[in-house]
Amino acid sequence: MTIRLYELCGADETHLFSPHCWKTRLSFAHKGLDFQTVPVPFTKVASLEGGTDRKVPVMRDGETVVQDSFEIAKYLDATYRDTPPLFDGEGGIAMTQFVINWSQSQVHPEVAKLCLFDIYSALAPEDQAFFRMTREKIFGMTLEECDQKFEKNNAGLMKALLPLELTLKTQDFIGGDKPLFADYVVFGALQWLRTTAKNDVMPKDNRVADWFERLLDMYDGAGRAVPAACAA
Ligand SMILES: N[C@@H](CCC(=O)N[C@@H](CS)C(=O)NCC(=O)O)C(=O)O
Repeated sequence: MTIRLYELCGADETHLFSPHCWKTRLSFAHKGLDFQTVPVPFTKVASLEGGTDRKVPVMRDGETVVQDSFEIAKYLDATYRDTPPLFDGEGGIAMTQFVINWSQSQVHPEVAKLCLFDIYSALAPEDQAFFRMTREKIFGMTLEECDQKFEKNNAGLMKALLPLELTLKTQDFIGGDKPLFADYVVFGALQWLRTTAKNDVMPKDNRVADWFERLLDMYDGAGRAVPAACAA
């Protein structure tokens, strides 16, 4: 039975932009596993698969339901043992937790500053109301104030990405000579930006930009198949 992957979508069901869901899309691609996307708008996420407080990605594989991109990656490695691993052993799993925490605490806030209002604009009306309510609580200001406050250039993002820029001086991927789940963690953050930001704010002319382009092309261009929001 095909694995079902519940993924966040905008007003357009083919607009898949969630950073965490992209981590999982590339995890499936990495392992060569087929899956069926079930697009889910913000207001339907919490109650998915009988839940009350869910976040996506959520996947169903037969009778098994797994939530959280890291948990899904670990599940896939444990279950589909004859496919390419997403982690380099137990130490690899442990180190990936660090990459997740770095990406989430340093990279995600910089991405959010650049695309928060663009995400809002791409949602259906009922999801816009939900997004406004929840995100204005988090940021302590209106979405419009956020949009005004943060300049639309990527200086802050590039600063946050410096550890990756330096790492790519001596290796092709975070995983070494091939990508691992840790690469998809940071890829997810930049794909979130690429698929939502109307301004031209993607990294350019550096190693991170080159690494991201390479990942967009992998797995028959699975990442590139969803268009960039910025026409530039
Ligand atoms: N740590 C989780 C984070 C999941 C998460 O925050 N998902 C967001 C979408 S990017 C979500 O479901 N948001 C729904 C909401 O805000 O109610 C993972 O890696 O899967």
